[in-house]
Amino acid sequence: MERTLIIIKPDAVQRGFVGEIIGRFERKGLKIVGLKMLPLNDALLSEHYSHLKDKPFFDSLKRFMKSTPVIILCVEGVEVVDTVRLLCGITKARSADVGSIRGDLAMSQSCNVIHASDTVENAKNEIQRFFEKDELFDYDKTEYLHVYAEDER
Ligand code: IDP
Ligand code: MG
Repeated sequence: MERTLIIIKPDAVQRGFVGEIIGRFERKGLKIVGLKMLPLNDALLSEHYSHLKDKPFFDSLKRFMKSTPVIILCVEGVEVVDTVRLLCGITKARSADVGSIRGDLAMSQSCNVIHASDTVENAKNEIQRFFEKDELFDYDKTEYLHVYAEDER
């Protein structure tokens, strides 16, 4: 099954949305296989946001992402990369679909409460960037008997 990387950003930690956001993934039927809190530093952020390094907002984005420790999650599910992006909503939170995490909880294009990997390949790289092998867990989730049909498990 597929895995993806999620970061609960500083604004969400400050606003007390950690439980709300993790709860949404749990209610959807996704399996948490890794979870931790850590402060992000310049080197990690320069790598993680390398696709934005020439943007005028790059420095302020890094300052924002360093401002409070973040929660990092690795979750597993069928086609989970796309599913989690749908649950998050588009980057500009004030225009994101109602019902999505950004659409329900945020107003900003920068302080948009959550990061999620956008492709399967990026998810693999991001999971390696933020988790050691022994911080990720394989276990049976009995709920899968009810979340997925036999041929999907
Ligand atoms: P994504 O998080 O929806 O995948 P990306 O384009 O990968 O969006 O941008 C990464 C992060 O950079 C966004 O989530 C947001 O925090 C910030 N960001 C993106 N575009 C802008 C912008 O135009 N102004 C300010 N911050 C931005
Ligand atoms: Mg992105």
